[in-house]
Amino acid sequence: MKITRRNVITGMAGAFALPAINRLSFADTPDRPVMPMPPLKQASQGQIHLRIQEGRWSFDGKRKTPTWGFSQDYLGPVLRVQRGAELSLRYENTISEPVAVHGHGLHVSGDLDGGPHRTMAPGESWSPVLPIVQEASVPWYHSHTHGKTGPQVYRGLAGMIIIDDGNSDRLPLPRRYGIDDLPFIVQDKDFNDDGTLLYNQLGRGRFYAAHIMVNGVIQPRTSVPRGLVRLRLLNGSNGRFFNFTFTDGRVFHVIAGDGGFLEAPVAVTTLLAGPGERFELLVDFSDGLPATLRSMPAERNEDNYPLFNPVQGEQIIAHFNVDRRICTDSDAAMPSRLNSIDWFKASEAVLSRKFVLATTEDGRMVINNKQMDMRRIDERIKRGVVEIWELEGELHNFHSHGCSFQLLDINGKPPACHLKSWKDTVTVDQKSRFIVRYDHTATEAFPFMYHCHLLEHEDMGMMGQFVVTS
Ligand SMILES: [Cu+2]
Repeated sequence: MKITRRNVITGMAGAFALPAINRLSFADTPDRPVMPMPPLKQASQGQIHLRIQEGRWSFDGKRKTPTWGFSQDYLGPVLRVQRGAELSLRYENTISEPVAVHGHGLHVSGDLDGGPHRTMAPGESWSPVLPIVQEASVPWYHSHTHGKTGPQVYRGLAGMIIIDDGNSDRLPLPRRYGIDDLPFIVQDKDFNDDGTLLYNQLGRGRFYAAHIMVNGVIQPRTSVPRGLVRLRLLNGSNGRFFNFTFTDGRVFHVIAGDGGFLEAPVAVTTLLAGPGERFELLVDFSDGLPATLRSMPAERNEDNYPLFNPVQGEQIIAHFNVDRRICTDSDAAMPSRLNSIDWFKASEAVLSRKFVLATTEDGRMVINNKQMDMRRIDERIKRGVVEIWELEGELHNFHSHGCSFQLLDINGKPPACHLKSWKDTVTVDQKSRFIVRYDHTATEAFPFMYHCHLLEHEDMGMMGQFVVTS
C-alpha cells in the first residue's frame, strides 16, 4: 500500500489521540494545493522591471480569478539586495488606473519612498534607484495610491524585499530560498459566485475576509526538510490581525521583526501580527511530524474584550509536511545571539508627539481629528533628532514611513521580548509609544506618511504627512 500522508496521520491519531481539530486539519492536507514560492530577483543583476499588470490567478488550485501583479499574475517577485548596494527598479503601470508603489520599511528619502505623490498614471513608469543603507530585514513593496491602497493591494499589488548584510550572511540560519527559507505572505480574500474577488470595504466596519491564503493559495501545504525552517512572515492582509499558533502547540522562535533581527531568538507558542508587520520565525521540524499553522482568537488586555471580530475565529493558515527526501542543512542552527541593537534612551528624546487614531461621530477616520489631505503637511521634523511618538486608539496598526523605530511601551508596560527589534508598524490598542530618529529627508513635494495600516482606515483618511529637514 502506498503510504500517503493521510493514512500516516490516521495511524498517529489513533496512537496519540490528537484532539479533533488536529485530525480535521491534517486529514484534508493531501488535497490542498501546494504553496507557491514567488520568483527571486537579485538586485546585483541590474535594474529589476516590475510591470504592474492584469493577470489571472488561481487561489484555490481550480478556478481562475482576475487579479493584478508585478510582472506576474498575482503579487510580485521577492527582491533581494545586499546592504550597501543599490536596488534599481523600473515600475511600469500597464493597468487602467493610477498606481503609486511604496517601499514599506525602506530607509530612503521621501522622493524615493513611493507615496501617493509618486502616482503613475496608466502608461507611465517610475525608475527609482534605492540606496540600501539599513541592516538585514524584510521590507515589502505595495500599492500606496491615494484612496485606493486597500483595493489595489487586495487585487495583488504587493511583494517582499529581502535585505542581506554581513551579519545575516554569517549567522548559521537556514538560507536555501524556497527549501528551508520561505517567504510567507498571509492574506485573506472573499469571492463572488463567479470567482471574481469580492471587496466589501465597509463590511463589518473592519475588513476581514473568509479565505486565508499564503503566497496567494488558500490554506496551502508545503514540504519542508527534517530540521530548522525559516519563515519570513508578512501579514499582507488588508485589515486582519493574526494570532499564529501551531495546532500541536509546538514552540517556535521569533528571530526578527519588521526592521531587523532581535538580539537573541525568543521562544513563543503564539504570535500576534497586524497588517503590514513582518516577523522571521524558526520552526523546528526535526521531529519529522507534520504540523498545521493556524490563527486563534486572542483576547484583549485585562477587560477580556475580544480582540477579534467573531468572524475572525479560528483559521487554518498552512500545512507543513516533513519530506525526508529533502536534504537537511546540517549547518543550520539556532544562534544564541543574532544582533546588537543600539537602544535609544527615553531621556535622549528632545520632544514628543501625540497621535490619536479615532472614528468621529459622523464616521470619518481621523488622526488628531484630521483626515488625510495631500496638500497639508501635518508634522515638521528635524533630521537626526530623537523623538517619542505616543499613539492612542482602539485597535489600529500604526506605520510610519522613512524610519525604523523602537517600541518603548504598550499600555504602560515594556514590549514583549519578541517585539524588541527595529520596527516600523505597531498595534495600537489603547496606547503604544515608540522612540525614533528620522535620518532621511522628505520635502513638501514628496513628504513621508504616517497612517493606520488597516488599509481601509488609511483609504478613509486615517493618515497624515510629514517633512524631514536638515
Ligand atoms: Cu485603523
